[in-house]
Amino acid sequence: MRRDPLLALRPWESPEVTSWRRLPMNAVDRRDGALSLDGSWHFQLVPAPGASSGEWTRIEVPGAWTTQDVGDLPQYTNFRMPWDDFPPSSPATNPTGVYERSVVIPADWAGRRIVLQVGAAESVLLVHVNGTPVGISKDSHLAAEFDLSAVVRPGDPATVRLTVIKWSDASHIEDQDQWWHGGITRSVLLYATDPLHLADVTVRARQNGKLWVDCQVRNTAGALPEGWYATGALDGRLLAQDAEFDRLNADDLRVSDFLGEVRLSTTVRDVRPWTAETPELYELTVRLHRADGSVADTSSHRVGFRDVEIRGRDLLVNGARVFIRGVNRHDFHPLTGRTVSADDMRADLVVLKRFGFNAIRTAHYPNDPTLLDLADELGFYVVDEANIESHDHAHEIADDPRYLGAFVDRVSRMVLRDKNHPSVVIWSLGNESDYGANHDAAAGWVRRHDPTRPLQYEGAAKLDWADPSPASDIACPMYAPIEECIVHALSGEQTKPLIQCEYSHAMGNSNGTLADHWAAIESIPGLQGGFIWEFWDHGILQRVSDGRPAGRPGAGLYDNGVTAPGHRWAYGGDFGDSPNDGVFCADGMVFPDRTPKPAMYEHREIAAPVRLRYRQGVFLVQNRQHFRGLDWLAAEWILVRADGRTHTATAALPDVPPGGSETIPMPFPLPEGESWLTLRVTTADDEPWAPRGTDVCLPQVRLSTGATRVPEPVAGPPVEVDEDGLLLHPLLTSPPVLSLWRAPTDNDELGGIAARWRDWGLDALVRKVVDVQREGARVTVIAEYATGAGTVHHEQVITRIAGGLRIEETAELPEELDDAARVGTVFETVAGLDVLDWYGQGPWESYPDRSAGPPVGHHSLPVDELFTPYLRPQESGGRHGVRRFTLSAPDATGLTVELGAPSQVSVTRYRAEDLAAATHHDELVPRPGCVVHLDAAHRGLGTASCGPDTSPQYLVAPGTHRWSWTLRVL
Ligand code: IPT
Repeated sequence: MRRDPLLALRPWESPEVTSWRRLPMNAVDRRDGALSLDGSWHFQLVPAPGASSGEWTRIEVPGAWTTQDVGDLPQYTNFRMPWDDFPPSSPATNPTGVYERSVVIPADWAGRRIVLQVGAAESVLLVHVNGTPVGISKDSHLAAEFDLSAVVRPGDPATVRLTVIKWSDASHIEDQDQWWHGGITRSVLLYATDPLHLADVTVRARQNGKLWVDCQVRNTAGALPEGWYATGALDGRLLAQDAEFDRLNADDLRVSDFLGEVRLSTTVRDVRPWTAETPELYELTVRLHRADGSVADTSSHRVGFRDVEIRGRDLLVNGARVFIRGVNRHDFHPLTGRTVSADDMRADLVVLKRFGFNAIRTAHYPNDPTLLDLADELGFYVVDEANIESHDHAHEIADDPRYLGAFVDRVSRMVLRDKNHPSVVIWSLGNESDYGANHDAAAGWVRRHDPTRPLQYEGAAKLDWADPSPASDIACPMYAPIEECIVHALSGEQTKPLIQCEYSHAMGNSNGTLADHWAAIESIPGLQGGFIWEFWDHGILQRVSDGRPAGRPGAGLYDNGVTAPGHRWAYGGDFGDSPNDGVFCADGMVFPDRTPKPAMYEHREIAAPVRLRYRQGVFLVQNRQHFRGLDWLAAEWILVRADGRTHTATAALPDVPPGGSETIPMPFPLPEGESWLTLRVTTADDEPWAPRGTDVCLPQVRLSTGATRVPEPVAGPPVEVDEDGLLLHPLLTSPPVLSLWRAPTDNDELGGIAARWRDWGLDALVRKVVDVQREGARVTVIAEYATGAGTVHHEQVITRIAGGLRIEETAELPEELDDAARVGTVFETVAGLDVLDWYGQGPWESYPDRSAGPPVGHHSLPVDELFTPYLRPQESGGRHGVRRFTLSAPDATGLTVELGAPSQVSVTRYRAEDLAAATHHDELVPRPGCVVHLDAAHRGLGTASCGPDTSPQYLVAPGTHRWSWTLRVL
């Protein structure tokens, strides 16, 4: 290996070298008849390119080596590079994997052009076959193809050696916020074609049914032969009987000796256009023929007829201003790191569909190509993003001519690969790489090659959303506060659609104010949506015993976001990786096993295709979709009464056009007292992403309000308190006291508020009893809590009422204590009260600024299921708008609490300090009883770990807070 010419080039420190002898990227489908080289390969990991260990082991392809226990482990950094030297340098210790296997080249490939395809390798790939240098490629997230015809012999075995160098000049432009891995992460295959072959196929299909198919033809055996021609067949499932479209006409043919170009075209009458709501696809087969009519090459494509354009400040799909309900998606898997199967990707998209998403940004590189097939099929608008993020050295690299080729290479190859996907509606030049001439060069290439789609790049529109830069047609900021978006849209200065490329950072217990974003988006022209950051929590499954990635151990190691004993979700630092950025990689809407977090349910309701309105006795159903009626949906009425009764009835959804509304009769007489009406909307039939009967949304209206009755005091023995005024109660192991703190969320920590709470001492409040006054059956307890922001006065008045006690509380927070976590009561119960029944919002977790979704109802869950296992333990499990609840044991003993006003309540097995002291779930020891919080006020969640904090209306204000509750034994 030492005299290897590929190594002699030192391609890992040469940004000018983007590839050598790599075939041009194209969109020809080569899956048919390909020979898979996936499976077990010989492997050695050496400490630097050119080194040799002589020790061979085995490794699975595809799969990052960092999750396969071969000595090099994953490392997580957000944007700082793992080493200090400047681009284009790489460190001297540079894990390099040498993969080798033998393959018998099929004998019937004699005379054919034989191509090796490596799906993805990070970050530099060197290819040798039978000892001969074949090629070089960079770009860790696009396939590389090499012509092996001259180096292999059909019928004979060939030795394929793939050398993958982990760190390189290219790492500096692959500095995305995710785990660093190494290895071959997508499939490897061989295929053969006739020397006369389709070099590329470009499909353009418009909403009006016009179809053009441009074919490029080459011949590796010499000049193009006389008389070749191409045909195409469009045989969409829904048009199967329509023979008219079986054969397309060649209406334009140009031939030179070395490049043939032909355009096939047709117009499909009564075409069914493609949209994310109606992902109609047609099957296209393109054939290249020799003069005698025999077929030399074939390529199959699924075609969606649709238009994308920007008109004024609106992004239009088929003429409609669609809302972009998007999420950022990485290729991620908790066992393999990055290698994802088609089933995995389908499962991702199924979850997204079920929770109301219609768009994906492939952050921050072209995702596995199968993802786009699935997005075409299931219906998503995709922002396809090139693999460029130079974050740590962004400014230098954006204008560095040594990287110019790499920028254009990466963007152009993505476009060449993905141009035929109807789902791709926007190209993105990459992420967080400042803005320089290299971007404009890449933008220029895209403009010329694909004028049919808009282009975006956050860095180009960053300083001025209306900047007419050549690199962004869309104002696509990240984490812009709602108010700024509104001001821009109302300024008269807006020139581009405003669609945030990242917003609502989903780290830990987060996504506060999502509904406020959408209230603005839906009501203010110019605002069109955004992409939540991000889909996944990137926790890698780790064995606690030896700290290794669990690899591919099979099923049963995680469920519902929780890992099996002896395992945990690892985040930055857990593999001894240094430097690292800790838990910042756990910022997704789903857990590492794809279990939806509660914020997903909030999103589902915000994205509801059906809304319910109730005005003056009339119920209105609104169709919030852009293209579809309501006929794919079924519905049921649920009448919820405060007295505990619920009634259901089938609802007949009226025929409502997209964007329209219709009245709908309510089958129940208007009840007395507080009541709510929910329209449970489900899929009427099996959908590709959900079986019939799956919940789509649960819009709800309040029908009537009931009067709150204050329970009368009753005579009886004195309320029992100890000498400190602490309530003594047979079901409480810890009496009700004031609570001002919560286990800091990731937003609280990274946004800085948790540090203020610690400075003020809210995490370790010391209660000082001031006075205990007993008057008959009633006790008044006055206490003080000294904090670094002044003294908090707290009063409890405990009165005996029929069947229990009423507790009226007042807390006075000094002016300086202007941002507490909560103001409320905390107590603990005896063991055994394991089920919570409540009347209020639910069933999923909610907080004051994330409470637009859960309907009011009568809910019931085991206490253990109330808690949400965010990767780093933190405040979780809260329920907003709770009016009353019961905590009971299987023998029906227990307690009931009635809140004076709808309140934030949480019932878990953990004290706030238990959660705050743990870094991972395997460290938590559940308490046998319940820790119960009743909050008069609870701070919103916001998104301050990256982006705006919660809005002022969700803060806990200083001043006087009053609340009351009753406690009864069942
Ligand atoms: C932004 C990045 O684009 C994204 O990759 C991720 O790191 C996200 O932040 C936070 O999780 S960049 C940030 C500096 C706004």
